[in-house]
Amino acid sequence: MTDHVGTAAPGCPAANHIGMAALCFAFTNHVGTAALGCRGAGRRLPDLPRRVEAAAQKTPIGAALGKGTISQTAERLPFGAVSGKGTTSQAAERFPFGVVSARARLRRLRKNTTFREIGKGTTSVVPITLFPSSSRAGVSQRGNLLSRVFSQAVRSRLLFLLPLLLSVQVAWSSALGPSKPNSPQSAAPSFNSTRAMQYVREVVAFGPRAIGSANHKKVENYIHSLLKGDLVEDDAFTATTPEGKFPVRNIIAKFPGTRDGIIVIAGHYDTNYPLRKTGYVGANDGGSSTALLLELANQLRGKKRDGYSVWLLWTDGEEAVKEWTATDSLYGTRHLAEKWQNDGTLRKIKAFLLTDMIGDADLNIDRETNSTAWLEDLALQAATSLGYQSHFFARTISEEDDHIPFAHLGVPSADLIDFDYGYGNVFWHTPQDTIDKLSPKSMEIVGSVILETVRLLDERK
Ligand code: 1BN
Ligand code: ZN
Repeated sequence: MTDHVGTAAPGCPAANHIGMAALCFAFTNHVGTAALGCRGAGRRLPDLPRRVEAAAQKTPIGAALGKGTISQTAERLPFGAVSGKGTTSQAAERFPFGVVSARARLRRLRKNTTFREIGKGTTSVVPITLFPSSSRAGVSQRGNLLSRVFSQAVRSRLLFLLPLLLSVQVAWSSALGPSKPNSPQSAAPSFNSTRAMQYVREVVAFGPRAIGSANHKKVENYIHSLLKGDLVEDDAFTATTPEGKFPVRNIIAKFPGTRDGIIVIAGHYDTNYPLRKTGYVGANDGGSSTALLLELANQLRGKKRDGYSVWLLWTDGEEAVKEWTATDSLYGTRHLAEKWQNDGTLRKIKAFLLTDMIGDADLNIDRETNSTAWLEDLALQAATSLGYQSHFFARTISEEDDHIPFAHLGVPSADLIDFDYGYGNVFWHTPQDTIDKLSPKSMEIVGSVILETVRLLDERK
């Protein structure tokens, strides 16, 4: 692979065999016909209908399109400019079903209601649509007074009843069980994207995190510090690489469930080795997955899991040390897959969900040919139920990533990767992989789709 200035991106297999900006991939276009394409030969141009569709999908039911548009714009702004606008829309999305629905009903009530001023200097709202307009037209002063008294009586009763109505609403929705998965407002789990972005910021602040470096050790400690009190295991070993021996450490946080079986959610935390002296921090490539898993840990912690055990896996030594080959890459997962095969863990794994480069503000998760189709389909089902399907699987690529050692041993595996980072993937494996290219919304989309996929896996027979 070559970058935008025409130099080879270190560690890229395409650069090794063909020495030009092309990584061939198969893709399916929007009308469903298969095609062969070459990455770098040209990326799908942003298509307007898709964006409009995305805006519509992201607009909570009952909310005005205007709001959706604002939140969409805010989400896609570079990080730093986001939070003010983004917070509003995200907070709205995160409200529990009952609250949103009560608000929506209030909005509807207001829309169908004429308001008038009563009292001195106050702008109290009295819903006068309670009275037919014909009776209002010719009201006598007495009638007017009566209606005013009646209005005030109704108002005070309504005010008195409001908390009661709200609690009935909340009780009602909890009695119905989990909210309907195809309602974006109700299904959206409380994945905290602001906190996830803060984790990315803290991770990249360590600087390059290539294996064997002091920064790498600091990130290991950082991850451990955020998992205090959790059930954490390390898989530490020494890897032999073309550049010598390096300590490698996979970190696993285990959240036990009641059902027999394990769902692994993984992402790497190391950064590209050849770029270690360029200031390369891998905000998206390594940083986003590290942060996503840390926030997923927050979501899983302290909750009874009525389903499979979920293991969060921060993989190490994913990146090639010299050139990406079968033996110079995936050091951590190759070691762990073998270890889990030997100790019997592997056969308990129901699904291996890998996340990589999922923070890109222009989020396009690729379908990947080495992944297990039914598991990708399940992730798409989860994305669709949350209204996020436009970010998934517009294209199909073929890729070697941390899922490979597990997929090769028969574990159902899916690589959720957006290998389209900047126009023609120009930011990938370059010092331009910085936090300003990321968006909290992308983290939230992937985080909540993963949580929903886990829920769907738990439900499967
Ligand atoms: C992903 C991020 N990868 C490395 N950094 C794996 C990969 C390797 C993806 C080669 C495409 C080609
Ligand atoms: Zn990489």
